[in-house]
Amino acid sequence: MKMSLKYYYDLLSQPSRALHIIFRLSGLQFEECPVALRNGEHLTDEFKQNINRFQRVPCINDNGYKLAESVAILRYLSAKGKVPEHLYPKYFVDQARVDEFLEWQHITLRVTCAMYFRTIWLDPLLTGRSPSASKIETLRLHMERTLDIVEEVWLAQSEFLTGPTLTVADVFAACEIEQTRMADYDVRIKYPKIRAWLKRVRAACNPHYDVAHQFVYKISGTGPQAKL
Ligand SMILES: N[C@@H](CCC(=O)N[C@@H](CS)C(=O)NCC(=O)O)C(=O)O
Repeated sequence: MKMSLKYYYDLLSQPSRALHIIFRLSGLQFEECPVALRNGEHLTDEFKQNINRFQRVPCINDNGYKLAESVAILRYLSAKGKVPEHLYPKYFVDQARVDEFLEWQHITLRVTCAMYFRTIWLDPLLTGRSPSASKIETLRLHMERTLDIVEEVWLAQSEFLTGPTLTVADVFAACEIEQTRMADYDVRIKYPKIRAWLKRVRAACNPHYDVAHQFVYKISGTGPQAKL
């Protein structure tokens, strides 16, 4: 059945998975439009002109209104009343706490986890060349500097990142951290709070969490019973 909200995503993309989980948790009706980044489906002129001028996923087409950027999409759908308050609060004080994380993560958690994943897993696949040991070490240190902050600051006092219950902040963060499984990074070893929190996030989001992570589990060879 054709829906008025089209969602373009690739489940190997962290923000795509986050929105997929959030949409499902919100009970949103949407048309699934998977895009295989690995086949360059987003690099065509057709995609650029008709779907997303930035040629990235995730993005939406809501009855003719095209929008990219995962956080912008979340806020747009929340403003339309499509995302429940417990996932993205309406009260400005509570919303600001979730926004604080959403703004923080871009150049910290997202950049460092994505760079680690890209350099260790994706680039060798595309180019046939492996990164040097010192490059891996540098990227790992950058990523761990951020993971330290998640462990010691964001998870210092609460069960979830921004309080006692799950919000979109947790979903975005977990999807970034899960991606490193594919590059054989085991977050368990150094981060007991993150490990326990990931289990809580998965439990709060399932069955949607496992659906969104099916390829991550498969490629990494780590099943949902989560070594993580
Ligand atoms: N800031 C954007 C990031 C989007 C993004 O980086 N998407 C990646 C996949 S995770 C992509 O489409 N990459 C395709 C490319 O770079 O060619 C968001 O949060 O939506």
